[in-house]
Amino acid sequence: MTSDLLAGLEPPPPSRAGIGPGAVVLRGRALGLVPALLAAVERVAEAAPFRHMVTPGGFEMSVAMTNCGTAGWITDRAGYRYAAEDPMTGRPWPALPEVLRDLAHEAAEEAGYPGFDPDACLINRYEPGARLTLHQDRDERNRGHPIVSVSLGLPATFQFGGLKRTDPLLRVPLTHGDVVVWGGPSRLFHHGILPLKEGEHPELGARRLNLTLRRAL
Ligand code: MD6
Ligand code: FE
Repeated sequence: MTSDLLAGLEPPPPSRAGIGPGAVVLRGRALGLVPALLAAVERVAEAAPFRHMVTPGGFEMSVAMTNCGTAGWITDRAGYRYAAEDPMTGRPWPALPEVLRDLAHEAAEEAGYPGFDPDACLINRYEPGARLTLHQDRDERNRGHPIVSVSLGLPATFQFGGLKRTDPLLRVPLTHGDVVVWGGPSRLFHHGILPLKEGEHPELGARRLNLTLRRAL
């Protein structure tokens, strides 16, 4: 049968796992789009290079970041915010690639959030040891919109808590091609990424990329 012939040649069909109220992991959802996604990230990074931003407290982030879309998330001594221009170049962020917009729209719909139209994509690059401390995503104007997050490259452990910083944390492994969609009652839940373990990914080397698509404005 066709399905037997194809077994081992194609990635398994995406499966889903709820990780909280309104939050779901679509496992492997982005696997069929990896070349297009990597090409898109490369084009963005040519115009808006990855850089280590500084927190309001004065610490350099271990995660390197860039953005595309009409708004980009930035941090510096003045605070966290969205900005229309890249402070490094003084120019608008590169446009949101269609492959990203379409993936976010479709994944959001599959997760129960139809009509998602992102205007911002934060691109995070992790090398072994890099981490993202527990935080809430609260710089967006309207938190009625979900967030779609795409993981590529080395696996990572995603911590997912609750509204209070001290709420218990779930540990969710995120691997190459996984897409997390998250909104509604858990939109403001605390979350973070544990220090990335050493490793070598066949396509990305010793790196993890995370693309989070949002409606910022
Ligand atoms: C990361 N992600 O996976 C960091 N935030 O590298 C996030 O901080 C995040 O994955 C909001 C919604 C989904 C996320
Ligand atoms: Fe976040």
